[in-house]
Amino acid sequence: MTPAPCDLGNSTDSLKNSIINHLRFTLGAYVESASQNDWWVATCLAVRDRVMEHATKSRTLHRQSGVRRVHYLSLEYLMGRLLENNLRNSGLYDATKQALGEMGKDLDVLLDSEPDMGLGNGGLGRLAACFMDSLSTVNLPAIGYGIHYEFGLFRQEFVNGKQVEHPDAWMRDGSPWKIARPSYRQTVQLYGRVVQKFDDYGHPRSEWIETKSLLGLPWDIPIVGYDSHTVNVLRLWQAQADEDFNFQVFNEGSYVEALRDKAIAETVSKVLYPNDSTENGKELRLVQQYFFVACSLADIVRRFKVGYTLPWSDFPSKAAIQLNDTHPAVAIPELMRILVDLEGLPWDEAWAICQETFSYTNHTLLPEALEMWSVGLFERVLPRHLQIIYRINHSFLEGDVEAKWPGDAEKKRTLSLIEERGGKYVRMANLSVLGSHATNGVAALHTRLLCERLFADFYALYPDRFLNLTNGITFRRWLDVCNPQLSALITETIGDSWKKDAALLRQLDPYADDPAFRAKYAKIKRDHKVVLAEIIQEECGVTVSPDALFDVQIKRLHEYKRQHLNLLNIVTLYREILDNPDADFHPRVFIFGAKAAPGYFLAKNIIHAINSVAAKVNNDPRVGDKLKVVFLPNYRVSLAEKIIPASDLSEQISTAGKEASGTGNMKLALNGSLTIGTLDGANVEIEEEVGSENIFIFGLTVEEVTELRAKGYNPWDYYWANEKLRNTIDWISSDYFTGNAEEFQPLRQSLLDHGDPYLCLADYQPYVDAQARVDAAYKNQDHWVKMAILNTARVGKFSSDRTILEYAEKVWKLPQVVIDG
Ligand code: GPQ
Repeated sequence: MTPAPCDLGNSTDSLKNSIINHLRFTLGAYVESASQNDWWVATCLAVRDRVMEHATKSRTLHRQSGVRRVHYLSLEYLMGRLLENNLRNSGLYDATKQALGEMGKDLDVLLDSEPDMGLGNGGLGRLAACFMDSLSTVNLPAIGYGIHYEFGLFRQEFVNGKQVEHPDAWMRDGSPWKIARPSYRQTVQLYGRVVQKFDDYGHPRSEWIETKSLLGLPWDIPIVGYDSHTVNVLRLWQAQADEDFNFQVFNEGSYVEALRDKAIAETVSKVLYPNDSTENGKELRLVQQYFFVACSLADIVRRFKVGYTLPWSDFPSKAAIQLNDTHPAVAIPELMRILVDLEGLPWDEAWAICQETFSYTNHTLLPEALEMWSVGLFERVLPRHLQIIYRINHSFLEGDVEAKWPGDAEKKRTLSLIEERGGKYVRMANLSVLGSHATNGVAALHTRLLCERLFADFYALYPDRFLNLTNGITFRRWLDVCNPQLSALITETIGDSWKKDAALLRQLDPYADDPAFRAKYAKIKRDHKVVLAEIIQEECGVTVSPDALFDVQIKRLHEYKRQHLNLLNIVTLYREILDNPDADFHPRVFIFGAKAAPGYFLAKNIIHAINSVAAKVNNDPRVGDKLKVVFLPNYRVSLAEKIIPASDLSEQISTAGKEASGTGNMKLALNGSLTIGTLDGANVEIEEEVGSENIFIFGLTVEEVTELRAKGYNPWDYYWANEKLRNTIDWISSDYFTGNAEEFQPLRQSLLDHGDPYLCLADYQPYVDAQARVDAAYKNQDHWVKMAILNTARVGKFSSDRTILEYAEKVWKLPQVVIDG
């Protein structure tokens, strides 16, 4: 007889028992002397125990019912902290808080001690994390696949105002959330060469030989949905040396050398590449991509074969695979290799299966971010995959392209999977569109530009493959967890159904006119500002007033996001305050959070410039409280959760046509921070939802940008025509801020001599004017709060539950499977 599992109830007593048991038996600690970390681990494990039951149930039911599952392939998952999210989503928050309280422990302190799981760079990685939350919440059968990086995104420190990077050893002490699955380990081949052989029926077969091999050990992280019993998993692969590979060397007595090889093999999952939206063609990066793709596909195929003997043509009805940008696109030739070389399927049949299985999300139009691999490198690392890509390309160019545009060499050049100009490169974006049945953009404007510009010829050829799926964010983390006070006010006002159906937030609309509601809403905002002011004091040593307008720009540092445009306005205001000390200007705190890619020189120069301006402004007695500038170091998910509820104004000021969607814009608007922004990415749809009277839009549109460039854009024209602008730029590039006039020459040169590629100068005056409108509006607090409430009420569309249900319906054709309690 199987003994009954121990009691895993949700009562305070039951949780207390679990926590104490973990302290004693898992960690070997005395309750009286356990460390803070012991308490945190024991609490996580007590929660995990309650979740695992549902994870097993979900997996079993998904398998038994034979439903299609989606497999989300992403090189990045920016999960942040997990404990509070898991507690709130599973409804265990109150009981756990009480259980710990009764044992003399403060849950909030434990929550704040959790290291962020920062396995991503920015928007793309955080989107993957939001999607995982939504997939479990809306009961979709899903598995996320990625890499178990030993080091996540670097920790940022400022030394004399300059960024310094430190490794992020997020799991040096292990993590209570991950579970090793050694029985599902996979072997991956790399390098080697290809030979032609004949199978038993005399058919030619390619064989990949003399390869090096690597092992992939999967770690599972359970993903808890809100008010649902579906617990999907995020499966992350860790690279390990294949012990057998070095056997020979061992026998020759080169024990130490063999272990060095082992260390080299393990570098594959060592560290996340810290570039956001740029690629640099490094071999290790290609190896990382192939490593996690090969492990994941082998895992998917293993699952397909377990329990059934279905024909391969049924594969797509069991498995949908989503490519999160082109980073996992090598999955397309890998599935072809499995089907053709290993399973012996005819090429055309395999190709049809591939296209039906894969779908692809594009996240950028930036040319420098479109992945291309040099053919030489690709051939060395993945010789068989290159052959497969060549064959796909040949059939495509001589088939569909020739049929539509007979004899048109130019069309073939633009559509080819191989770039031939300036060296030969594999174009991963073209491969992704061709090898899948759906390509989506992440906001309406972005999708339109994909169809009209980046993929215009593919769109002409296959119009039905393209669709828009506007991004979203999970309202659990970005409201319930980060702003429980506002979440409670909303629930007290309209009930709690909005947590599962965000469109219901519209019911708050009429409360914008209710003075009592407005007062409560405003108090919540102010309380958060008090807390953020304390953090600013601690982190930056700057005293700010919670009555000032908190103006926030938090995102990766990139020229296209234009933190330097923000800086131009700040320096303009600084001068104005000095010139005109009695002007009626509402005090403002400019708050930045941003990491620059370690090799992105100009981005680092901009960080240094902002910090240097901040140091002057904050210590200038003539300015006093009117203007403060702070750059919070080490921007990350857990810091975002503190800044966002305290923000009044959200800076979304990218050059039109450059930001595919943006998702920080959604988080800030949801928390009642008004947007100052260009008509770029999802800002366009945010304006449609909140109404143009509740947002500050300025600057060139996509069409105007194109027109201006066609006319010939010259930043010097703006420089000479606008005295304020001229003074501002000259001041920044003088010795005033650092004592060295050379310091910000790179920034000045980028804006003037190098042609201002992101049109800061063209948008400068409209931006300064929009900021003046913000200042005027903020002076009418009643009206401002009303606008803020309407933002919260009207951004329901940007829930990632909506996004995910659209993917499920339009791309994956997935059923919802409800798991019983
Ligand atoms: N994005 Cl290609 C990234 O964060 N990293 C990348 O490598 C690429 C795109 C962002 C993009 O810049 C934002 O506009 C989007 O909101 C975000 O992806 C999610 O789609």
